[in-house]
Amino acid sequence: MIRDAEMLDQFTDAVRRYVRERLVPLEEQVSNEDQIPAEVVTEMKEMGLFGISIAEEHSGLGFTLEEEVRIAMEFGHTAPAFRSVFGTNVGIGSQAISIDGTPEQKAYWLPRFASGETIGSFALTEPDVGSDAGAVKTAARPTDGGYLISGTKRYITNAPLADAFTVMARTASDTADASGVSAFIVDAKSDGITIGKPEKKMGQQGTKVSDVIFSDCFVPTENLIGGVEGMGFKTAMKVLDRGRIHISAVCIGVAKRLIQESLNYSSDRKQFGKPIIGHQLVQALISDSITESLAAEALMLSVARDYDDGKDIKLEAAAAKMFASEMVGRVADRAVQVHGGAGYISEYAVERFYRDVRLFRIYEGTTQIQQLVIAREAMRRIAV
Ligand code: COS
Repeated sequence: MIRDAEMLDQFTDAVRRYVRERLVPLEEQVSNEDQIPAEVVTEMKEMGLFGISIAEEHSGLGFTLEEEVRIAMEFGHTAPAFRSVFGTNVGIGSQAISIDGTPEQKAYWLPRFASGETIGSFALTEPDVGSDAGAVKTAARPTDGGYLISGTKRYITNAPLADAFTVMARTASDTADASGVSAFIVDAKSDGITIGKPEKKMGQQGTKVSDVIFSDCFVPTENLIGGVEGMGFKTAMKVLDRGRIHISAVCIGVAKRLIQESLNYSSDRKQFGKPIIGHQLVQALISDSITESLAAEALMLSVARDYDDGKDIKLEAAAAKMFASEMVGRVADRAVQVHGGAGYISEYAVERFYRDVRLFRIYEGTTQIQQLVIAREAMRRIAV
């Protein structure tokens, strides 16, 4: 749903210019230094990017999901690490509170997330708990006035920068499944939290990912998200359903950039006496990428609109995420192929993007988990 097309166009144009003129020239530096310049983070805060998904009554821009994905696609035009700066605040770091928080939790946390004063991060995955997210082992034991959280969370995006974590922890020690998991909002300055060393990754340099270790970390009762125990897994799933649509948009944005790189390179590079774009087999590679990217975009936009209309989109969000992330993997592969030997050399952007996009098929649910969700939802729908 687009509330005001003119307002959205203006914002999107400003983001497009910022991405192309300011961020694209910084890509190599960020990749080499594994660090986003502090000025960039400040500029993103000033543009309101940290708060696009947060309601206007909580000082955000109150974008609908269809509006948000248009911005996410623009950010796909540059290294994914730039979007990750504000990505957790817009998505998995704030949405548990936006979707299921109490009015008090919303009033306290959301304006802080919206301004970027507080960096949010989502702590679900553990050393032994990845796809089987309901099996969370991190424990939240009741104590006077709250809970003591103990356990290790793994591969947590933005953990080294975070001011607050949404933590999924088991409150019902007599359970081993999703029913005993609760969600908490935890101040990163609390005693009993240790942040691990940032991981060395295959790609997406500039994004920080690390362990978060909780040992008897006290969390007050008012930080139990929604104020109800046992709802944490469902909250996490709702956050991920929404996040999967956003990630689809980023994949599509990256695919468009890779197609542009392929068109530019193949128009310049000459073999057999003419630019390689004049050769039909090269045209086929690029045409397949354009077609798949358009298909992913049509699917993603339709799911985002259905989400805004309040429809059940579990199946469609999983389908969009699976299709878009697999699609951009193929597009990156073809982009390297179009570049030939140059595509294997790090001086060319496609080499970096080839590594960056591999993560999209894994995080916020692997392709195999999306397949499970699609099949289960389809079976559930025919059963009713
Ligand atoms: N929205 C709301 N509720 C949901 C839901 C959703 N998308 N998905 C499941 N639930 C509910 C179910 O309805 C069920 O409720 P009841 O107990 O009241 O019936 C409950 O949650 C448990 O669901 P289910 O039995 O389906 O859970 P499973 O343990 O079988 O797990 C999968 C389901 C595999 C789909 C889930 O664990 C998953 O998505 N895993 C991937 C996690 C992931 O994406 N990790 C990435 C890291 S975070 S960046």
